Amino acid sequence: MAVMSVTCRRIMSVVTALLLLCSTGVFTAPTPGTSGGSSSNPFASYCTRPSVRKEWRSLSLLERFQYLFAVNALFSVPNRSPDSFAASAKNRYDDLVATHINQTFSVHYVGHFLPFHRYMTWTFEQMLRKEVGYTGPFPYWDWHLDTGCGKNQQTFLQSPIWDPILGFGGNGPYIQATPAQAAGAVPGRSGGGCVQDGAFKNMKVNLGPGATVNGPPRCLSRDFSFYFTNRYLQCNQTLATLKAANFYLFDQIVEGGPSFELSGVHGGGHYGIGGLFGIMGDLYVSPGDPSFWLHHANLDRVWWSWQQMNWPARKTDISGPSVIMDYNNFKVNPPVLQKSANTTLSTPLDLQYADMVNGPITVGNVMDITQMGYTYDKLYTIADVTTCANRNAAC
Ligand SMILES: [Cu+2]
Repeated sequence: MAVMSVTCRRIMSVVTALLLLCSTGVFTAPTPGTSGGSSSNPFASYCTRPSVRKEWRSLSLLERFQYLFAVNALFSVPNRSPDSFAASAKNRYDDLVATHINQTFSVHYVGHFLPFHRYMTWTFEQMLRKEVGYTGPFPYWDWHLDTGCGKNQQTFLQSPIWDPILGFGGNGPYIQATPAQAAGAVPGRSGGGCVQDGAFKNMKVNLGPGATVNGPPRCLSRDFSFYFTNRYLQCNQTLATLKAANFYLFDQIVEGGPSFELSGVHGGGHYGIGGLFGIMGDLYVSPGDPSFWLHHANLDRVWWSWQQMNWPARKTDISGPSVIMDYNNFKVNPPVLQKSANTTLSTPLDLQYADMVNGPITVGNVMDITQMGYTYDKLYTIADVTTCANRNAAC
């Protein structure tokens, strides 16, 4: 009984702290230059029910079923994107995919890559809660559970993430690439066809491929590369991100470069699941695979873990280019003939027709996740991840 009451008190204090932080807006520092200079929290109305995100395996089987059911239910909610914006959009889920396609070249390899995807993943969570009534934990995928020592292609395929009944389904059947395709293919790819089982075997990916927003619906395809996930999603890769001295470096280690050889943990998930022919490997339409949110929730968790290591200093640590890949501000930004600017706390984030807050959001608004009404059950620490990386290196 004594143990129970201590545990309960701890849980209650976390929940109470979240409620207080969210509702008072005390920790929403006025952000210089934000529209209106308001110190009010645009996410305050979402803080009444604080969410603790959990690893997929920590959800009960009932919660897993409810989550998968809720994502499918979103496919029946009407879209808000007009035909002029995304002609093939058919449901609310597509609003998220459409805005990602529309902004592909302005939200990747820029300083606000992580803020944009934090806001987008939060918005997906809110759609599930507000529009189809999901009440369970929002899940993330801790890659380290499926990579490294003792793991192989077989164990990867058997991960509860890809469960054929209470999971996201597995790989697609192998599709032979043409010689030209094979030359630029993800090393170790093993599938490419339509997902055959799991909760999304019947889903339609209505947008894409690439920048296309008026094409015919397609199946959900996957093209796993265990070689790739094992190389880029191991503890040593996460450790490299956590050791970054500032956000400018951290962001680049997380996102990596545009080639397979330069992939960081971000590319590790995308190309390890999407390969050559899978949805997750398509820079534009990757949110069309529901495993996108598991991967990006964990990327967000890596960022939050890193922020918490030096808090509150890292609540305002943001930098990087506002123009794709312009890490040295070489590019001139037409029509104004001056070098491109950096991302700041005032940089706007806009989800267009997927928007759930109906107001201007800036990078400064998403620096503190407790202000957005959520947190994580567990964070990465340098000590834990170093132990894991050493164990992997020794076996
Ligand atoms: Cu993205």
